[in-house]
Amino acid sequence: MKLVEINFDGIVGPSHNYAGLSLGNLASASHAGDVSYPRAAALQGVAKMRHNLALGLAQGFFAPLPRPNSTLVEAMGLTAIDEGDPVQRRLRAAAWSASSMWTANAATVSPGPDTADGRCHLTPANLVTMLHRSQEWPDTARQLALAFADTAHFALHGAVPPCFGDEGAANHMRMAARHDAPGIEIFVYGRTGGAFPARQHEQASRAVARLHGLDPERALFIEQAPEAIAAGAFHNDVVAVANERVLFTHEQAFADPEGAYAAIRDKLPEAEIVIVPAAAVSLAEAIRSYLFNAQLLTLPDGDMGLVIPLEAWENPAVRGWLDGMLAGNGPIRRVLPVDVRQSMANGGGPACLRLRVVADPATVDPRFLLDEAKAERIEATIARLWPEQIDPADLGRESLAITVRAARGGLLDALDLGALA
Ligand code: SUG
Repeated sequence: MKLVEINFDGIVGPSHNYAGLSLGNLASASHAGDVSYPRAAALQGVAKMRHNLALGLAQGFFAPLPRPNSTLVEAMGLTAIDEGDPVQRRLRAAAWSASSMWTANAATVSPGPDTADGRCHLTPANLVTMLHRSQEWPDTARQLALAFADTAHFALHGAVPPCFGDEGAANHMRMAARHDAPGIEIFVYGRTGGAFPARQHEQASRAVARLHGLDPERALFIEQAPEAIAAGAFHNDVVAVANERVLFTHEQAFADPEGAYAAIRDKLPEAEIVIVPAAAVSLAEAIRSYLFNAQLLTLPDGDMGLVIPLEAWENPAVRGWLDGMLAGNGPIRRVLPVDVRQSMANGGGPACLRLRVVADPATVDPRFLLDEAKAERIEATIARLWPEQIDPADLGRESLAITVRAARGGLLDALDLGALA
């Protein structure tokens, strides 16, 4: 068994659009009504995967979910709507959302070294706070069941009851001396976020920790700072990211930062905490630039690299801080900017687009693992079938629904994933 971190990126679906559905997500709100470019968005996503593959890292992917989702349309009584009613149009737009691309919200994952039975446990996130996201988990669960069908190595749970909001790995950080060593798991929940919803309920986090058979001594439950949620950090991964022994965080990420750092150091003495002070990068700049929505990765030579969005690299305050970090002697040795602008405009940076699973790649269904040849096949399918652009006013049009369904179907065929059709 060779346990490595595999990043599973969500392939951006053909219905990618800007309907402004996520209250508390400033990017989604500010781009509401814009024309989107699904083909470019999906190609940017594949380019990011290829970038990480070229670094020598294991890379997987998940396919887009079926959209428009007729089950949701029917459940909401929206088969024939009053087109003049903006509320009905907005509810219908939820059924068209390509939001499953942000696989950091697909599930919470506890690797085998952390769990009582030594298997990797996965719990799909119920995502109940937002209608357009709450429809994801049953289809996500089907896909996880296919990718991680090997029950000797994986245990899949159902989503936790929907009265407790769960947003998956975006509010969960794992730290360990190495990926394949027993680690500590840090669950970050929200109590309040001012005008914006706190999407992760503490009891959902605690349920996941119990379901996964974590040692209570090695699970931490930390409250997210209400001012971070109020400033637009709708998930913890907008203000903090961890990898192996390193936590990279904004100083205003947690309600009680000193308490959080002390608890982490107590449970993992080798922990290194890299704190970006508000004086260098304000909370607002951190959220605007998505500096922390980065992939903090252990590269094959042992150095850590930070895959950040171009928006962060282009932000003068962030750039100044990163230049200082690289000139110093800290644990993060490389900064690697990538272009995921189409996803960013909906509040999804490099880290949102991936779900981390520590596993032996040989135990994963190979149809979900990426290599160069498959990346080319995916790109060719996207180039051939994805709509070039979508105006949110067109959501609901039957001709667009046909195009979107055919595009996903073509991709599933190309990947031998017809079982998900
Ligand atoms: O849930 N955006 C997603 C972005 C998720 C980012 N994920 C992480 N931080 N891990 C969300 O708010 C926008 C959809 C719209 O407006 O059409 C959206 O769902």
